[in-house]
Amino acid sequence: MIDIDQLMFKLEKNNPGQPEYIQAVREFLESIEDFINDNPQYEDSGIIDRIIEPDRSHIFKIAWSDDEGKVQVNKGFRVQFNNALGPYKGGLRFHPNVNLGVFKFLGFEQVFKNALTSLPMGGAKGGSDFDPKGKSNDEVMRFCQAYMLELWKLIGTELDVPAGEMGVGTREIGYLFGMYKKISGQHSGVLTGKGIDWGGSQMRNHATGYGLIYFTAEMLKANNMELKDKRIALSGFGNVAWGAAQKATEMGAKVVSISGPDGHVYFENGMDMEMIDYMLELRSTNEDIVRPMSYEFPNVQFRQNKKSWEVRCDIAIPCAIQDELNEHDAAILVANGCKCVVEGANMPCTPEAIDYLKENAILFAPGKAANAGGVATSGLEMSQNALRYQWSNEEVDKQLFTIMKRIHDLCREHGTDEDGKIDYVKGANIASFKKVANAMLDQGMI
Ligand code: 2IT
Repeated sequence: MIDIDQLMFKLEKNNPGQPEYIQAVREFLESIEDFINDNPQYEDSGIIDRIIEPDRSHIFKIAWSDDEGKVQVNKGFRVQFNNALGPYKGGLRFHPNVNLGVFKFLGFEQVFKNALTSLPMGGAKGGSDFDPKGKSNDEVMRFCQAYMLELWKLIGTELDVPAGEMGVGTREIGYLFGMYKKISGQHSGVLTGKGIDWGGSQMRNHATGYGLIYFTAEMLKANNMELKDKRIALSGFGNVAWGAAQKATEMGAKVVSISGPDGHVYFENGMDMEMIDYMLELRSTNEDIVRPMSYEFPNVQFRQNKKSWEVRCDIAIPCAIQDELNEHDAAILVANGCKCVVEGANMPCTPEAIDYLKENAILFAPGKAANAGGVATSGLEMSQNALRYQWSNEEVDKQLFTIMKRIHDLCREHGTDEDGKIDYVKGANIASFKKVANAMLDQGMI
């Protein structure tokens, strides 16, 4: 029998000051405990101990000069977590609040998310404590170039294929790719999220948000509800929230809120396409604020220092950052009649919030299932690069839809209880654990 408390005691002792990593591993193990006990071959072969430990964690120095010619130093990270299913794969986050523990949590989640896509990808994550806010275009370019001067030694099309995440979009991928190409002399698929004209895939920017809504629609359907006319509260206003807002609106739902770090914007009658287009413009200002939305559109309210979870909604989709939705927020959502919470970001709900939602019979989907559309489309970009070909918008969208539906089916297959209710956390974790663990068993103790 697995002793989770003892395992976690050891993990905490060996990884001090890494609460996000500890939280992710504990949540995961607790949800698959029964499955592990029913299948002793995994524990007997040391799979549990091996699967929660990253293969390796790289930390490196990045020196670059700002526009005043002053030398700046940041830390770079790449955690290569597990490559049982394919080359390491996962995004790069540039954000001041990162550290090794954050990248280990993100890498751990990525392993299982990537497994759910059914595409051949292992899991990794990386980035830097570089803060893109307020930096000039030239500064961003110089930083990306300096970052790649270190990262290039660690990556490769068959080894590790990074992509964007928070703070890293097409522009940053461009500068990173340019430097990789210069050093290696190769125009290869070593990064995903590339520009459409130089190896990128159609739909990559839309994919996380679109996939999120495809998954949400499947989930509602499986629980005798539908997306149409539902009020959706989103948090964040980046890539994920934007794609979700667009697809949800297109499918007849009403997006009633988006947010930034200093408050949220309330749309009483739901967003329209003009407002969603304006989200893109806001994002490109790099200032991390949503307030201008209320200057641009009448009847749109900015509420300073308030969260999206205070508005009446049927569905809440946190798309900003880890641990942004706590137990207090969950209680407000439930009191306001929310029926469904879907994680758009990686681990945006605290464990206490998830418990509260469960106790109140709220439908809940974990990020590793619901937001897998982004990395799935990265996987499709790798396929297209290998084929030296580019699929149409429609083709990529069709494949994305099929993948999200399959992830939902996997959750149902592995998470349905005797009463026919689907536990999406359990379903996603068991399905992905099985894939990764079985591959590790097949490949021996390495
Ligand atoms: O959180 C994520 O799934 C990502 N950052 C996407 C990674 C990728 O390789 O596209």
